[in-house]
Amino acid sequence: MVKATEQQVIEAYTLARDRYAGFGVDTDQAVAVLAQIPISLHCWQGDDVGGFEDPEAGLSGGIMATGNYPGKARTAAELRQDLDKAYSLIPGRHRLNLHAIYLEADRKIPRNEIRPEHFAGWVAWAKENNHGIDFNPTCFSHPLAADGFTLSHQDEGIRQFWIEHCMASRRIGAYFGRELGTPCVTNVWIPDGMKDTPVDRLAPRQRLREALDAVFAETLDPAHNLDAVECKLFGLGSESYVVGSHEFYMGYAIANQKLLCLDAGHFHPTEVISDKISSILTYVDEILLHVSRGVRWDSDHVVTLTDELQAIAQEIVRGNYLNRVHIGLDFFDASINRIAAWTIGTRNALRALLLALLEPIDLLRDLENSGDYTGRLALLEELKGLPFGAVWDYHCLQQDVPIGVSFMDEIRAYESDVLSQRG
Ligand code: RNT
Ligand code: ZN
Repeated sequence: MVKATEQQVIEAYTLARDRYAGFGVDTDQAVAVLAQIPISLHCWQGDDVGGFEDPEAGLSGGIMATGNYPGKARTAAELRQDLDKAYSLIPGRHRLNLHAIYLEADRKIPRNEIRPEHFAGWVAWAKENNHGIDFNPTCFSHPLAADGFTLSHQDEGIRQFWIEHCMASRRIGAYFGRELGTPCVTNVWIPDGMKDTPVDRLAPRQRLREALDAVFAETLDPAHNLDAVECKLFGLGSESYVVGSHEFYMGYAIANQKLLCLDAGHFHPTEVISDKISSILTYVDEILLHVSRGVRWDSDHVVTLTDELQAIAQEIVRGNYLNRVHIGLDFFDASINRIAAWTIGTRNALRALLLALLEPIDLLRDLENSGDYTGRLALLEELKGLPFGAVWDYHCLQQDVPIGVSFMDEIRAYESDVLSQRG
Protein backbone atom coordinates (compact mmCIF):
# COMPACT_ATOMS: atom_id res chain seq x y z
CA MET A 1 0.00 0.00 0.00
CA VAL A 2 1.32 3.44 -0.88
CA LYS A 3 0.91 5.92 1.94
CA ALA A 4 -0.65 9.30 1.33
CA THR A 5 1.92 12.08 1.42
CA GLU A 6 1.50 15.16 3.55
CA GLN A 7 1.06 17.22 0.41
CA GLN A 8 -1.71 14.95 -0.89
CA VAL A 9 -3.54 15.19 2.41
CA ILE A 10 -3.36 18.98 2.40
CA GLU A 11 -4.42 19.26 -1.23
CA ALA A 12 -7.39 16.97 -0.69
CA TYR A 13 -8.31 18.91 2.43
CA THR A 14 -8.23 22.21 0.60
CA LEU A 15 -10.67 20.91 -1.99
CA ALA A 16 -12.88 19.40 0.70
CA ARG A 17 -12.88 22.64 2.68
CA ASP A 18 -14.22 24.53 -0.34
CA ARG A 19 -16.81 21.88 -0.99
CA TYR A 20 -18.11 22.06 2.59
CA ALA A 21 -17.94 25.84 2.57
CA GLY A 22 -20.48 25.70 -0.26
CA PHE A 23 -22.94 24.36 2.33
CA GLY A 24 -21.91 26.96 4.87
CA VAL A 25 -19.82 24.45 6.87
CA ASP A 26 -16.49 25.53 8.36
CA THR A 27 -14.19 22.51 8.29
CA ASP A 28 -11.42 24.24 10.27
CA GLN A 29 -13.92 24.85 13.04
CA ALA A 30 -15.15 21.24 12.88
CA VAL A 31 -11.67 19.77 13.39
CA ALA A 32 -10.94 22.29 16.14
CA VAL A 33 -14.03 21.11 18.03
CA LEU A 34 -13.24 17.47 17.37
CA ALA A 35 -9.75 17.89 18.81
CA GLN A 36 -11.32 18.81 22.17
CA ILE A 37 -13.71 15.86 22.53
CA PRO A 38 -12.48 13.20 24.95
CA ILE A 39 -13.42 9.56 24.49
CA SER A 40 -13.04 7.30 27.50
CA LEU A 41 -11.14 4.19 26.41
CA HIS A 42 -12.14 1.14 28.41
CA CYS A 43 -9.15 -0.61 29.99
CA TRP A 44 -10.92 -3.96 29.74
CA GLN A 45 -10.43 -4.37 25.98
CA GLY A 46 -6.72 -4.81 26.77
CA ASP A 47 -7.02 -8.05 28.73
CA ASP A 48 -10.51 -9.45 28.09
CA VAL A 49 -11.93 -8.03 31.35
CA GLY A 50 -9.53 -10.06 33.48
CA GLY A 51 -8.05 -7.45 35.79
CA PHE A 52 -5.21 -7.86 38.26
CA GLU A 53 -7.03 -8.65 41.47
CA ASP A 54 -6.25 -12.32 41.13
CA PRO A 55 -4.35 -13.30 38.00
CA GLU A 56 -5.64 -16.88 38.26
CA ALA A 57 -9.32 -15.98 38.13
CA GLY A 58 -11.31 -15.65 34.91
CA LEU A 59 -14.28 -13.61 33.82
CA SER A 60 -17.68 -14.64 35.10
CA GLY A 61 -21.03 -13.14 35.92
CA GLY A 62 -23.16 -12.04 33.04
CA ILE A 63 -20.50 -10.98 30.55
CA MET A 64 -18.01 -12.87 28.47
CA ALA A 65 -15.09 -12.19 26.15
CA THR A 66 -14.54 -14.72 23.37
CA GLY A 67 -11.34 -15.39 21.44
CA ASN A 68 -7.75 -16.14 22.36
CA TYR A 69 -5.65 -13.77 20.30
CA PRO A 70 -2.11 -13.92 21.72
CA GLY A 71 -0.38 -11.17 23.64
CA LYS A 72 -2.93 -9.81 26.08
CA ALA A 73 -1.66 -7.59 28.90
CA ARG A 74 -0.88 -9.56 32.08
CA THR A 75 0.06 -6.71 34.39
CA ALA A 76 -0.90 -3.09 34.89
CA ALA A 77 2.44 -2.04 33.44
CA GLU A 78 1.79 -4.05 30.27
CA LEU A 79 -1.73 -2.70 30.01
CA ARG A 80 -0.47 0.89 30.30
CA GLN A 81 2.16 0.19 27.67
CA ASP A 82 -0.53 -1.15 25.32
CA LEU A 83 -2.79 1.80 26.06
CA ASP A 84 0.06 4.21 25.32
CA LYS A 85 0.42 2.55 21.93
CA ALA A 86 -3.31 2.82 21.21
CA TYR A 87 -3.51 6.49 22.30
CA SER A 88 -0.56 7.28 20.04
CA LEU A 89 -2.60 6.12 17.03
CA ILE A 90 -5.75 8.08 17.89
CA PRO A 91 -6.05 11.83 17.26
CA GLY A 92 -6.84 13.95 20.34
CA ARG A 93 -6.45 13.66 24.14
CA HIS A 94 -8.50 10.88 25.63
CA ARG A 95 -9.55 9.44 28.94
CA LEU A 96 -9.21 6.03 30.51
CA ASN A 97 -12.14 4.03 31.85
CA LEU A 98 -10.88 1.77 34.65
CA HIS A 99 -12.56 -1.09 36.46
CA ALA A 100 -11.96 -1.76 40.14
CA ILE A 101 -10.29 -5.13 39.43
CA TYR A 102 -7.44 -3.30 37.72
CA LEU A 103 -5.99 -2.28 41.07
CA GLU A 104 -2.35 -2.77 41.98
CA ALA A 105 -1.41 -4.28 45.34
CA ASP A 106 1.08 -6.80 46.66
CA ARG A 107 -1.69 -8.97 48.12
CA LYS A 108 -5.28 -9.73 47.21
CA ILE A 109 -7.47 -6.88 48.49
CA PRO A 110 -11.11 -7.66 49.35
CA ARG A 111 -13.30 -5.58 47.08
CA ASN A 112 -14.90 -3.72 49.94
CA GLU A 113 -11.45 -2.62 51.08
CA ILE A 114 -10.11 -1.08 47.90
CA ARG A 115 -8.57 2.35 48.49
CA PRO A 116 -7.09 5.18 46.42
CA GLU A 117 -3.55 3.97 47.15
CA HIS A 118 -4.27 0.84 45.08
CA PHE A 119 -4.72 3.08 42.07
CA ALA A 120 -1.76 5.42 42.62
CA GLY A 121 0.10 3.85 39.69
CA TRP A 122 -2.75 4.70 37.37
CA VAL A 123 -2.88 8.28 38.65
CA ALA A 124 0.86 8.79 38.16
CA TRP A 125 0.57 7.48 34.61
CA ALA A 126 -2.53 9.59 33.90
CA LYS A 127 -0.80 12.73 35.14
CA GLU A 128 2.22 12.06 33.00
CA ASN A 129 0.13 11.51 29.90
CA ASN A 130 -2.66 13.97 30.55
CA HIS A 131 -5.55 11.51 30.75
CA GLY A 132 -8.69 11.90 32.83
CA ILE A 133 -9.88 8.68 34.46
CA ASP A 134 -13.38 7.23 34.80
CA PHE A 135 -14.17 4.34 37.09
CA ASN A 136 -16.40 1.33 37.68
CA PRO A 137 -16.98 -0.88 40.69
CA THR A 138 -16.59 -4.51 39.62
CA CYS A 139 -19.73 -6.37 40.71
CA PHE A 140 -19.01 -9.59 38.82
CA SER A 141 -16.28 -12.25 38.59
CA HIS A 142 -16.48 -12.81 42.35
CA PRO A 143 -17.70 -15.62 44.66
CA LEU A 144 -20.24 -13.27 46.26
CA ALA A 145 -21.73 -12.59 42.82
CA ALA A 146 -21.73 -16.23 41.77
CA ASP A 147 -25.47 -16.75 42.18
CA GLY A 148 -26.27 -13.79 39.96
CA PHE A 149 -27.14 -11.18 42.58
CA THR A 150 -25.09 -8.38 44.15
CA LEU A 151 -26.65 -5.09 45.28
CA SER A 152 -30.14 -6.62 45.17
CA HIS A 153 -29.15 -9.86 46.89
CA GLN A 154 -31.59 -11.35 49.40
CA ASP A 155 -28.80 -11.79 51.90
CA GLU A 156 -28.18 -8.61 53.82
CA GLY A 157 -24.49 -9.39 54.40
CA ILE A 158 -23.82 -9.91 50.70
CA ARG A 159 -25.75 -6.79 49.83
CA GLN A 160 -23.71 -4.86 52.35
CA PHE A 161 -20.46 -6.17 50.87
CA TRP A 162 -21.38 -4.81 47.44
CA ILE A 163 -22.66 -1.54 48.92
CA GLU A 164 -19.27 -1.09 50.57
CA HIS A 165 -17.48 -1.93 47.33
CA CYS A 166 -19.50 0.69 45.45
CA MET A 167 -18.98 3.27 48.19
CA ALA A 168 -15.24 2.61 48.13
CA SER A 169 -15.32 2.94 44.34
CA ARG A 170 -16.97 6.35 44.51
CA ARG A 171 -14.24 7.57 46.85
CA ILE A 172 -11.62 6.30 44.45
CA GLY A 173 -13.48 8.14 41.69
CA ALA A 174 -13.32 11.34 43.74
CA TYR A 175 -9.60 10.73 44.24
CA PHE A 176 -9.09 10.50 40.48
CA GLY A 177 -11.10 13.67 39.95
CA ARG A 178 -9.20 15.58 42.62
CA GLU A 179 -5.78 14.43 41.47
CA LEU A 180 -6.39 14.89 37.76
CA GLY A 181 -8.51 18.04 37.84
CA THR A 182 -11.34 16.56 35.82
CA PRO A 183 -14.39 14.77 37.23
CA CYS A 184 -14.40 10.99 37.20
CA VAL A 185 -17.62 9.34 36.08
CA THR A 186 -18.11 6.35 38.35
CA ASN A 187 -20.53 3.96 36.72
CA VAL A 188 -22.42 1.24 38.57
CA TRP A 189 -23.35 -1.81 36.53
CA ILE A 190 -24.51 -4.98 38.25
CA PRO A 191 -25.39 -8.31 36.65
CA ASP A 192 -28.38 -9.02 38.94
CA GLY A 193 -31.15 -10.96 37.31
CA MET A 194 -32.64 -14.37 36.63
CA LYS A 195 -32.21 -16.95 33.94
CA ASP A 196 -35.82 -18.02 34.11
CA THR A 197 -39.07 -16.23 34.76
CA PRO A 198 -39.23 -14.88 38.30
CA VAL A 199 -42.43 -14.70 40.30
CA ASP A 200 -41.34 -11.63 42.22
CA ARG A 201 -39.99 -8.88 40.01
CA LEU A 202 -40.51 -6.22 42.61
CA ALA A 203 -38.61 -7.28 45.73
CA PRO A 204 -35.13 -7.28 44.13
CA ARG A 205 -35.85 -3.85 42.68
CA GLN A 206 -36.88 -2.51 46.06
CA ARG A 207 -33.67 -3.89 47.54
CA LEU A 208 -31.63 -2.39 44.70
CA ARG A 209 -33.20 1.00 45.23
CA GLU A 210 -32.34 0.94 48.91
CA ALA A 211 -28.83 -0.32 48.22
CA LEU A 212 -28.22 2.48 45.71
CA ASP A 213 -29.47 5.02 48.23
CA ALA A 214 -26.86 3.68 50.66
CA VAL A 215 -24.13 3.72 47.99
CA PHE A 216 -24.87 7.34 47.12
CA ALA A 217 -25.53 8.55 50.68
CA GLU A 218 -22.12 10.14 51.01
CA THR A 219 -22.06 13.49 49.22
CA LEU A 220 -19.03 13.88 46.99
CA ASP A 221 -18.02 17.02 45.15
CA PRO A 222 -19.34 16.76 41.56
CA ALA A 223 -16.16 18.51 40.46
CA HIS A 224 -14.41 15.27 41.45
CA ASN A 225 -16.93 12.47 41.06
CA LEU A 226 -20.10 12.01 39.02
CA ASP A 227 -22.29 8.95 39.56
CA ALA A 228 -23.81 6.96 36.73
CA VAL A 229 -26.08 3.90 36.70
CA GLU A 230 -26.18 1.49 33.75
CA CYS A 231 -29.29 -0.38 32.72
CA LYS A 232 -29.62 -3.57 30.75
CA LEU A 233 -32.33 -5.65 29.13
CA PHE A 234 -30.89 -9.13 29.48
CA GLY A 235 -27.56 -10.86 30.01
CA LEU A 236 -25.90 -14.23 30.10
CA GLY A 237 -27.75 -16.01 32.89
CA SER A 238 -30.22 -13.15 33.26
CA GLU A 239 -32.19 -13.76 30.09
CA SER A 240 -35.64 -13.50 31.68
CA TYR A 241 -35.24 -10.74 34.18
CA VAL A 242 -32.76 -7.96 34.91
CA VAL A 243 -33.25 -6.08 38.16
CA GLY A 244 -31.60 -2.90 36.86
CA SER A 245 -33.73 -2.48 33.75
CA HIS A 246 -34.01 0.69 31.68
CA GLU A 247 -37.19 1.86 33.39
CA PHE A 248 -35.74 1.11 36.80
CA TYR A 249 -32.58 3.17 36.30
CA MET A 250 -34.21 5.92 34.28
CA GLY A 251 -36.57 6.44 37.18
CA TYR A 252 -33.71 6.27 39.64
CA ALA A 253 -31.53 8.68 37.67
CA ILE A 254 -34.29 11.26 37.31
CA ALA A 255 -35.46 10.98 40.90
CA ASN A 256 -31.93 11.28 42.26
CA GLN A 257 -30.28 13.36 39.54
CA LYS A 258 -27.71 10.72 38.64
CA LEU A 259 -26.20 10.18 35.24
CA LEU A 260 -27.92 7.47 33.24
CA CYS A 261 -25.55 5.22 31.31
CA LEU A 262 -26.85 4.05 27.96
CA ASP A 263 -24.99 1.07 26.54
CA ALA A 264 -25.76 0.59 22.85
CA GLY A 265 -25.97 -3.18 23.33
CA HIS A 266 -28.40 -3.18 26.23
CA PHE A 267 -31.71 -2.86 24.44
CA HIS A 268 -33.88 -4.84 22.06
CA PRO A 269 -31.90 -5.50 18.87
CA THR A 270 -33.85 -2.96 16.82
CA GLU A 271 -34.03 -0.38 19.61
CA VAL A 272 -31.45 2.40 19.40
CA ILE A 273 -29.90 4.62 22.04
CA SER A 274 -29.56 7.56 19.63
CA ASP A 275 -33.27 8.24 20.02
CA LYS A 276 -33.06 8.17 23.81
CA ILE A 277 -30.46 10.91 24.27
CA SER A 278 -32.71 13.95 23.82
CA SER A 279 -35.47 12.37 25.92
CA ILE A 280 -33.26 11.62 28.87
CA LEU A 281 -31.41 14.92 28.70
CA THR A 282 -34.77 16.61 29.10
CA TYR A 283 -34.82 15.27 32.66
CA VAL A 284 -31.21 14.74 33.79
CA ASP A 285 -28.20 17.03 33.43
CA GLU A 286 -25.71 14.59 32.00
CA ILE A 287 -25.50 11.08 30.64
CA LEU A 288 -22.81 8.50 30.03
CA LEU A 289 -22.67 6.45 26.86
CA HIS A 290 -21.19 3.02 26.48
CA VAL A 291 -20.63 2.99 22.77
CA SER A 292 -20.66 -0.61 21.70
CA ARG A 293 -21.92 -2.77 18.84
CA GLY A 294 -24.18 -5.70 19.39
CA VAL A 295 -24.40 -8.36 16.71
CA ARG A 296 -27.79 -10.02 17.17
CA TRP A 297 -27.40 -9.60 20.92
CA ASP A 298 -25.26 -7.71 23.43
CA SER A 299 -22.11 -9.14 21.88
CA ASP A 300 -19.81 -6.15 22.50
CA HIS A 301 -18.17 -6.14 19.07
CA VAL A 302 -15.66 -3.44 18.13
CA VAL A 303 -17.45 -0.25 17.13
CA THR A 304 -17.70 0.22 13.38
CA LEU A 305 -18.92 3.26 11.48
CA THR A 306 -22.54 2.12 11.43
CA ASP A 307 -25.66 4.18 10.84
CA GLU A 308 -26.40 3.97 14.56
CA LEU A 309 -22.94 5.19 15.54
CA GLN A 310 -23.45 8.14 13.19
CA ALA A 311 -26.92 8.75 14.61
CA ILE A 312 -25.52 8.83 18.16
CA ALA A 313 -22.91 11.38 17.13
CA GLN A 314 -25.51 13.44 15.26
CA GLU A 315 -27.75 13.57 18.30
CA ILE A 316 -24.88 14.75 20.51
CA VAL A 317 -23.77 17.43 18.07
CA ARG A 318 -27.17 18.57 16.80
CA GLY A 319 -28.48 18.81 20.35
CA ASN A 320 -25.46 20.81 21.49
CA TYR A 321 -24.83 18.16 24.10
CA LEU A 322 -21.06 17.83 23.89
CA ASN A 323 -20.73 19.13 27.46
CA ARG A 324 -23.48 16.91 28.83
CA VAL A 325 -22.66 13.56 27.25
CA HIS A 326 -19.69 11.57 28.50
CA ILE A 327 -18.61 9.25 25.73
CA GLY A 328 -17.20 5.90 26.83
CA LEU A 329 -16.53 2.78 24.82
CA ASP A 330 -17.54 -0.71 25.84
CA PHE A 331 -16.49 -3.64 23.71
CA PHE A 332 -14.17 -6.55 24.28
CA ASP A 333 -13.07 -8.64 21.37
CA ALA A 334 -10.41 -11.18 22.28
CA SER A 335 -10.20 -12.63 18.78
CA ILE A 336 -8.21 -9.79 17.19
CA ASN A 337 -5.23 -7.65 18.14
CA ARG A 338 -6.48 -5.77 21.19
CA ILE A 339 -4.61 -2.55 20.43
CA ALA A 340 -6.14 -2.55 16.96
CA ALA A 341 -9.56 -3.08 18.55
CA TRP A 342 -9.14 0.05 20.68
CA THR A 343 -7.69 2.02 17.78
CA ILE A 344 -10.32 1.05 15.22
CA GLY A 345 -13.23 1.52 17.63
CA THR A 346 -12.05 4.88 18.96
CA ARG A 347 -11.12 6.25 15.55
CA ASN A 348 -14.61 5.27 14.38
CA ALA A 349 -16.27 7.04 17.29
CA LEU A 350 -14.28 10.15 16.36
CA ARG A 351 -15.02 9.79 12.67
CA ALA A 352 -18.74 9.66 13.47
CA LEU A 353 -18.39 12.82 15.54
CA LEU A 354 -16.53 14.52 12.70
CA LEU A 355 -19.28 13.57 10.25
CA ALA A 356 -21.80 15.11 12.63
CA LEU A 357 -19.70 18.26 13.06
CA LEU A 358 -19.59 18.64 9.28
CA GLU A 359 -23.36 18.76 8.88
CA PRO A 360 -24.94 22.01 7.64
CA ILE A 361 -27.29 21.82 10.57
CA ASP A 362 -28.87 25.25 10.13
CA LEU A 363 -29.72 24.49 6.53
CA LEU A 364 -31.18 21.12 7.50
CA ARG A 365 -33.21 22.66 10.29
CA ASP A 366 -34.58 25.35 7.98
CA LEU A 367 -35.72 22.72 5.50
CA GLU A 368 -37.41 20.75 8.24
CA ASN A 369 -39.06 23.73 9.87
CA SER A 370 -40.44 24.94 6.57
CA GLY A 371 -41.91 21.50 5.91
CA ASP A 372 -39.61 20.78 2.98
CA TYR A 373 -39.05 17.12 3.79
CA THR A 374 -38.10 16.38 0.19
CA GLY A 375 -35.26 18.87 0.39
CA ARG A 376 -34.22 17.51 3.79
CA LEU A 377 -34.01 13.97 2.44
CA ALA A 378 -32.12 15.05 -0.68
CA LEU A 379 -29.54 17.00 1.32
CA LEU A 380 -29.06 14.35 4.00
CA GLU A 381 -28.33 11.77 1.32
CA GLU A 382 -26.03 14.06 -0.65
CA LEU A 383 -23.98 14.80 2.49
CA LYS A 384 -23.04 11.14 2.71
CA GLY A 385 -20.96 11.55 -0.44
CA LEU A 386 -19.03 14.65 0.59
CA PRO A 387 -15.27 14.23 1.07
CA PHE A 388 -15.25 13.86 4.84
CA GLY A 389 -12.36 11.38 4.61
CA ALA A 390 -10.14 14.20 3.40
CA VAL A 391 -11.04 16.23 6.49
CA TRP A 392 -10.39 13.23 8.74
CA ASP A 393 -6.96 12.62 7.16
CA TYR A 394 -6.09 16.27 7.65
CA HIS A 395 -7.15 16.05 11.29
CA CYS A 396 -4.89 13.01 11.77
CA LEU A 397 -2.03 14.88 10.09
CA GLN A 398 -2.54 17.90 12.34
CA GLN A 399 -2.71 15.71 15.43
CA ASP A 400 0.41 13.84 14.37
CA VAL A 401 -1.10 10.36 14.25
CA PRO A 402 -1.00 7.87 11.36
CA ILE A 403 -3.08 8.70 8.32
CA GLY A 404 -5.47 6.06 7.06
CA VAL A 405 -4.85 2.40 7.67
CA SER A 406 -1.12 3.03 8.11
CA PHE A 407 -1.79 2.80 11.85
CA MET A 408 -1.74 -0.95 11.21
CA ASP A 409 1.98 -0.78 10.33
CA GLU A 410 2.70 0.42 13.83
CA ILE A 411 0.40 -2.17 15.38
CA ARG A 412 2.08 -4.97 13.43
CA ALA A 413 5.52 -3.75 14.51
CA TYR A 414 4.35 -3.55 18.13
CA GLU A 415 2.91 -7.03 17.85
CA SER A 416 6.21 -8.51 16.75
CA ASP A 417 8.37 -6.41 19.11
CA VAL A 418 6.23 -6.52 22.26
CA LEU A 419 3.10 -8.68 22.18
CA SER A 420 4.74 -11.76 20.73
CA GLN A 421 7.26 -11.75 23.58
CA ARG A 422 4.49 -12.32 26.13
CA GLY A 423 4.04 -15.90 27.24
C1 RNT B 1 -22.12 -5.21 30.95
C2 RNT B 1 -21.99 -3.75 30.92
C3 RNT B 1 -20.78 -3.19 31.60
C4 RNT B 1 -19.53 -3.98 31.32
C5 RNT B 1 -18.29 -3.36 31.91
C6 RNT B 1 -17.11 -4.26 31.84
O1 RNT B 1 -23.13 -5.67 30.16
O2 RNT B 1 -22.05 -3.29 29.61
O3 RNT B 1 -20.63 -1.86 31.26
O4 RNT B 1 -19.34 -4.19 29.96
O5 RNT B 1 -18.55 -2.94 33.18
ZN1 ZN C 1 -21.63 -1.20 29.30
